[in-house]
Amino acid sequence: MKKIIVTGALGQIGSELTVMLSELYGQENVLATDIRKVPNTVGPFEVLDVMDGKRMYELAKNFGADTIIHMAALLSATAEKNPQFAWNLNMGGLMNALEVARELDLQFFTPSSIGAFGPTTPKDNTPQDTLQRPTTMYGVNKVAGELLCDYYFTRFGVDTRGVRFPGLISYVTPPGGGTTDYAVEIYYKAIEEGRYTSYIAEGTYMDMMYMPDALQAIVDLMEADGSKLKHRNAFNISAMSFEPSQIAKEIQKQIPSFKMDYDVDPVRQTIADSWPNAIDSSAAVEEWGFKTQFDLEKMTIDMLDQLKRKLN
Ligand code: AKB
Repeated sequence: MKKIIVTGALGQIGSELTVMLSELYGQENVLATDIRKVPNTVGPFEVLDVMDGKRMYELAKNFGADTIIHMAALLSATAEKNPQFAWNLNMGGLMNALEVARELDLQFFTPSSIGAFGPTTPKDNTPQDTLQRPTTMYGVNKVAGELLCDYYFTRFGVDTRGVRFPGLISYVTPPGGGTTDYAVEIYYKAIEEGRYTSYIAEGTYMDMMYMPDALQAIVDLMEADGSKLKHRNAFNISAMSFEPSQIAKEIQKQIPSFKMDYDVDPVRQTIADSWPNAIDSSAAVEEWGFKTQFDLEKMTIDMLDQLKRKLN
């Protein structure tokens, strides 16, 4: 039976992941932590600033954790607003979590991102192992993080694992400060206002995934036989690649009056332009059986259905 401590548990991924892990392993075996507390959290919860390595260590030790899932981080667009702070939080938090894993011999997961690629990376069918020269602070953090996780495995034998997430789409907790957030906002605005102004330009392809597939990928990778993993950290994973007008067309199948226009944000557009169009997930498929259930059509039907219930 696993005993898991999760950082960033109130974030976009963390909030749903803790629910799923509690269902799988028992609520008493999942300790959710975040920098703030919200009322009505269900199950064990502790306030934790990931910059405080000593408290992270004590919480993990007292809980008897055998696994740490480190989610707390700033996303790409927020990181560009304050790059120095992003470096400190993203790298400091990761280093603290890796140290806790090393000291307490915990299994370790942290996500990388398609943001770990840059303008010189091959844009289509982006290979697992390829050129990574990102031009954002977030990307620099992600590449450094991938290397650091590999280092902790080879140097200290910590069982580190990770994936490169694409943009994640969910109706539960909104993302904050990402470049791919338009693909979530569009569904909310479709229901609330029947229209959406996209800050990403038509024709800009990015990889995406529906949250249930992302959560399942974390569990599947953590449960996988470690001896079969050649990459361990930073597996490319994607469920679909689309550009804004394609998601708009999919929404129009459900809401024919839906309208979209564009007001491109230069900062987020530059970030999006530096990322791949579509990455190759075959290493994840081969090494631990990565699979997805949702394509753009199926996800759109579910998102609109769920959001209608939530917002009406
Ligand atoms: C972002 O847009 O920053 C994230 C990501 C792709 O890592 N959603």
